[in-house]
Amino acid sequence: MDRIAALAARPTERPVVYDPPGTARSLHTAAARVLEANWTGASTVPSRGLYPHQWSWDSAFIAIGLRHLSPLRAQTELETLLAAQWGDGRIPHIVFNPSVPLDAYFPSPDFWRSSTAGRAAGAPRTVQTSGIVQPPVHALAAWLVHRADPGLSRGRGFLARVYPKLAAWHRYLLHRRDLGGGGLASVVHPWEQGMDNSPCWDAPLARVAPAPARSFRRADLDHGAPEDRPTDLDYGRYVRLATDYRDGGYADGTGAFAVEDPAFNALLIASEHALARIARELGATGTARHARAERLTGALVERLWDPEREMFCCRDVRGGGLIPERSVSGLVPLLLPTLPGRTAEALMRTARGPHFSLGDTTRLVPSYDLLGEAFDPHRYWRGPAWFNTAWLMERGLRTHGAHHPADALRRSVLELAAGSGFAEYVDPYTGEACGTADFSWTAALALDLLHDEPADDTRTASPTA
Ligand code: 9WN
Repeated sequence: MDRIAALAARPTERPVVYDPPGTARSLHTAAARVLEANWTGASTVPSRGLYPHQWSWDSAFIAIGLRHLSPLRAQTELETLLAAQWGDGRIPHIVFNPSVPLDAYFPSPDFWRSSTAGRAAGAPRTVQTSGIVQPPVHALAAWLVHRADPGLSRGRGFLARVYPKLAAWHRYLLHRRDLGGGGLASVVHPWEQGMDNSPCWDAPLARVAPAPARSFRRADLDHGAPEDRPTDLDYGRYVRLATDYRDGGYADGTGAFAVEDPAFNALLIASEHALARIARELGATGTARHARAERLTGALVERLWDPEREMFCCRDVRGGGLIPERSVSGLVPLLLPTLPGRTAEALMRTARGPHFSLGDTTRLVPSYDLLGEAFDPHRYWRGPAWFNTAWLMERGLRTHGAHHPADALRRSVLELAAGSGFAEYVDPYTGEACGTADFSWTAALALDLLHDEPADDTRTASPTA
């Protein structure tokens, strides 16, 4: 039996649900190959060329897929990331691989200078990281990884080791990042939210003076087409924000950019529910965490729901008010089982409606409003569709009982992942591949959707589940 077939025969494998027969097996094999090629021994790079280090939310999504191949590798993926956690609780958005040349990715470790500039915030001394964060998918990932092989997880004390780190991470977000004072976490850089170039950032970014173009050299254009990537002007602003944050010792609260984002906070809430389940598994009640997640859901609805657009929007904490742009981020809270029923209904209407056209003219959920002025089907986060947001939407639809649309979306993910060569992102209408190929979370999340999960308790609201 070859190695992939041996992996496929493991008892943790769930029944394959993708038709036609034979296709599932080849998709499984191809996705496993991508993850194998991008594995460095302790973690997985998002892509060998464009992103040659470990990224925070990528690793969480990757672990969710890896658990179907090797629960041990999935646990290791998360443990490696958590080993780079800062003393103040933040999980950095990049953990740098010291054997990769400095000019392979910008901004490189000598830009962030984590071990010196981040000393007061408790940056680790032995590993170099960035100083910003990414969305908190990690506790959800840890719980799903545990469920893939509870025996292995208990035997290694996996949850007992990661729980305090995940709890510190959430504490950091809830205490140091409540910059708007309403209970939600703010992002202080577009890279933190993960949808770097979204039109949602255009207004708050316009207040930021760009760093001069000659003061840095982009490495992304060595790998990606300029028309698919952010502009130089946007890069100048990203660099300015990161420089100012670094020069302030990575202290929170004074930066020019602070935004409450619906997806970031919905993922925090989903992860808080997962932490409650982890606490229960470890012998505590988890009740306080579920209650906190409920309060956060209330704050999300109160602060970010836009009744006119029937979706969630970003709040510009420095400029005041909701940002009047429709992004897929505003649909992601559908993933929360405790969302009020009428809010979930409205979100599903909006996803099907003309701005996202899900189940109609688009194959995956576009990252931005099809009718928006800034819409561009190929440019980074300004229209194309990503597989992680499709995965989150599939969960959301299923969580709220919309099984047919969820099935259709799942089929599209599986077809387009394989058909696009596991592209980083695709044209939402045609599925044409954009960005880099053999992208890890595309492979991982396709793998996850390939495997049925009858016992996924994170789709239910019950605090005692
Ligand atoms: C900056 C790694 C990351 C993803 C982000 C995506 C992109 C980086 C970049 O790649 O961001 O963090 O250089 O553009 O926007 O979501 O985590 O895959």
